[in-house]
Amino acid sequence: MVRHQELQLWVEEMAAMCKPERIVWINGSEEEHQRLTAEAISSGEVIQLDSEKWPGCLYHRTALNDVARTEDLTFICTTLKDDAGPTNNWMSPEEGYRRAGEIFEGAMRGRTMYVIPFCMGPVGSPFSKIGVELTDSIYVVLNMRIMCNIGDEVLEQLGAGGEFTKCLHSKAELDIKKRLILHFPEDNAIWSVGSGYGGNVLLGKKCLALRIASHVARREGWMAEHMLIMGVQRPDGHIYYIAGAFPSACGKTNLAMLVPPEGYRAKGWKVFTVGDDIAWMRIDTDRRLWAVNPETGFFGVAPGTSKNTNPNALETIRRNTIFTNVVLGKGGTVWWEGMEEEPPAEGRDWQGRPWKPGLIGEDGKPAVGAHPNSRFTAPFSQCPSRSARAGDHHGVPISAIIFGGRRARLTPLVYEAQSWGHGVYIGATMASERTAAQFGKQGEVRRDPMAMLPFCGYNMADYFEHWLRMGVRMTRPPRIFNVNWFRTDEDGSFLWPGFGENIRVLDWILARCLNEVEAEKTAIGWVPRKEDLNLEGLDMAPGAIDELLSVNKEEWIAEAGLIAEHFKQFDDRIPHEMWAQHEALLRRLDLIG
Ligand code: OXD
Ligand code: MN
Repeated sequence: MVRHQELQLWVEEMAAMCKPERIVWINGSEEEHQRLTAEAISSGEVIQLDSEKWPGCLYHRTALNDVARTEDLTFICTTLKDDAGPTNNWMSPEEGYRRAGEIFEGAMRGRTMYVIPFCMGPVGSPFSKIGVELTDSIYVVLNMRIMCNIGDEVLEQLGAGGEFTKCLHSKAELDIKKRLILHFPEDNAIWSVGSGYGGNVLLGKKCLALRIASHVARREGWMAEHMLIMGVQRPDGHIYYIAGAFPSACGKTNLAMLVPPEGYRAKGWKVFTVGDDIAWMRIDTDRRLWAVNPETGFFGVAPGTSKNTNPNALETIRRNTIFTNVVLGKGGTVWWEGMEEEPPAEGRDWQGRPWKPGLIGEDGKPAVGAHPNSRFTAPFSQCPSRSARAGDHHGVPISAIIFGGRRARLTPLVYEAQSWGHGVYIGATMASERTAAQFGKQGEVRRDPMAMLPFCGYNMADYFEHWLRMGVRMTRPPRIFNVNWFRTDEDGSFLWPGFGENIRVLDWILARCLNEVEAEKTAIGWVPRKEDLNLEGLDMAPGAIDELLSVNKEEWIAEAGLIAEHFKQFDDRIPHEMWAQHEALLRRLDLIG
C-alpha cells in the first residue's frame, strides 16, 4: 500500500478497467532495471546490441503504422471547445473518457501494468512536476527511466497528498483506428491508447511537459516551451544562455550540442548543453527569465547524426541507449542514413526486412534502412557538452530567445525583433516545412507558432496573450531573434553551411544582446551588417551572404497576406497587440500609410 490514498485508489480503478494480470510498482533501482531489461530481451520486445561495440544498448522496432506522433489523433479535452482553440483537435472530456475507455476496457489482459512515479525536473524542486504513468509497455518503462527521474524517490517526494498528473497508457492492439492521445487539462490527466511510439507514449515528455504544463504554466505565470537551452561561452569566459524554439526535426539537438569550428575553439568559444527539446521558464526574483530542462535524457532523431553533424550526440549514444527503428546490423550493431560510419555488411531495416548497403527498393531507388524518424533515447549525463548547471533547480538565466524554422526562401539567416512584443509576433507567425517527425505531407509549409502548434494545451490566442504578459513582468526580458539555417539557392542547395558554423550567428546574437554592434533596420527587424558577421575561414559561394541576409519586399508582402489569414482563425480572441504588430509590419512594407 502506498501512502498516497488518491494514487492508490486511482491505480485500482484504472486496473479494474484495463484488467492487467499483475501490477508492478517501479522503484527505479538498478536491480529492477537489470531485471526488466532481461525480461524485455527474453520476450523479444527489445534486442540486446553487441556489448563491446554498443555496451548497455537495446534495439526496438515499433509497429509499421506507429512511427511518429499522430497529431490528428491527439486531442485537448476541455469543457469548452474554445478553450482548446482552433489549432487543437478538441473532444469533450465525457466523450474522451468514453471513447478511450472503450479501448482501454480489458486492454491489458494477460499483461503487466507498470506503475511509474516520475518527476519532470529535479526531485524536490518546487518548480518540478510529478506524474504517475500506468503502462503495459516495458519499452515505455525502460525509456522513462532515461528521460526523467522515476521510482521511490519520486513517491517519497509526492508524500501522502501531493499533486500529480494521472497518466494512463496502453498499447492495446496498436491499431491506428483505436489510437487516441487525450489530454484533460482540467483534470490534470492524460490518456494515451493504441500506440507504442515515444512521442505518443512517454507521457512525461510532450503530453505532460508541454501540453499539460503549458496549461498549468499560464495559470501559474510561467512558460512551458518547445525549446532547447544552451550556454555559449565567449572568449572572456562568460557564459550566456540561449533558448531556441524550432519545430520537430529542425536541428534543436544539433544546435544544443554544437561544437564550434577550430577557429572559434582556439579563441575560447565553447557550448554547454542544458536541454534539447523542452524549456520550463519562470521569472526569478531578479525579474529575469530563468530556464530549466525538465528532462534527464534525449529522445533524438537518429538519421543525419554523425561525427560531422553532431559529434557530441554520437558520443552520448555510444552506451546505455535505446535505438528505435534504425538499421539492425547482423551481430547487434546499429546504423542509419547519414551516420557516416561503415554500414553493416548485412542486417535488417526498420521494418525487420533483410537489408544491406546498395540494396535497391521497389521504386528503383536505394532502399532506406532506418526510418527517417528513427530515434535514440540516451541519458543526458553521458553528453560530453552537458552543462554543469543543468540540474540546478533555478535553471539558467536566458539572454536571448531564438525562433527558427525550415524555410527555403523568405526568411534571412538571422534577424532581431524590435521589442518583446514584436518578438512575440515573430514567434506567433513562424512557419516551417513539414518534417518526418509528424505524420503527413513532407515539405509543406505550415505555420507553427513558437514551434508549439502540436504542443500548446490551450487556445493559442490565449498563449500569445500569455507571452505578451510575461514580457511586461520582466525588467530585462531576453532579446528575441529569428534564424533560418535552411535557405537555399536557385538550385536548391543550402546557402549556409550550418551545424558548427552556426556559432557565427550566435556570436552576432550575443554581440547584439551586449549592445556591441549596430544592425541594419529593415521592414522585418534588425538584420546584421555584413561586416559584423564573422565569416573568416568559410568557403561560401560569392553573393551567398548577401542572399542570406536579403529581405525581399515582394515575398514579405505575400507572407503578410498569409499571416493575416493565420491570425483570422483566432477571431476576436487574439490579443490586439498582435494585429497592431501586423499593421506595423504592413506600414514598414509601405502597404499602408
Ligand atoms: C520530438 C518531437 O520528439 O518534437 O521532440 O517530435
Ligand atoms: Mn520536440
